[in-house]
Amino acid sequence: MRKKNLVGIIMGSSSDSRIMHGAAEILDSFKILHEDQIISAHRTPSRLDTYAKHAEESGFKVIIAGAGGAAHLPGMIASHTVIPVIGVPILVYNDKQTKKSDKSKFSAFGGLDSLLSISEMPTGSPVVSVGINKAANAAIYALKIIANDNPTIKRKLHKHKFDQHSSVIRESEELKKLGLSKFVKKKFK
Ligand code: RP5
Repeated sequence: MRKKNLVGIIMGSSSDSRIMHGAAEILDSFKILHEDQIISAHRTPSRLDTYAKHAEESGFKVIIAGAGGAAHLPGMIASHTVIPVIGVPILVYNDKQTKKSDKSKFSAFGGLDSLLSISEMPTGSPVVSVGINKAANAAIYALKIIANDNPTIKRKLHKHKFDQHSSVIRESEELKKLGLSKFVKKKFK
């Protein structure tokens, strides 16, 4: 039998894929299937309801939604479904400008615009938000939701925590042995 996608990953623009692939990498490493789509709350508004219905019919456990600027996608999807939505605020990076004089590649508000758009949902229609560009954290949080009724994923998450712990201890031991100056030269050479 074909395995089902458990997570829907959506983003407001193809430009968001540079950040959102961080979520896919984590889910792939845990062997969790995900379906990835571009749904723009502003450019394709009629797709919001259609996608929400599709997500429910597909049995997605979580939706990870990334958007930058006026980041309405996570909130609008959450308004159309009871599936938990994790928002990823994206710091808009504009490399499409044609004028040489326009040197400003980043959003004027540094991603705070998206963070506030996602987190300040009205009472009754919540969306959780990870930090700006923290797509990997959204995936780890999605795994925690899935782990509630999936012992294999729960076990893998415990191992992930243990690996993180071991890696910090290893680096600390190296730092202690080499001293700060040599450690920095080696790590950032
Ligand atoms: C938002 O506008 C998207 O989520 C994206 O982060 C931002 C910029 O989109 P592009 O102009 O790069 O397509 O809706």
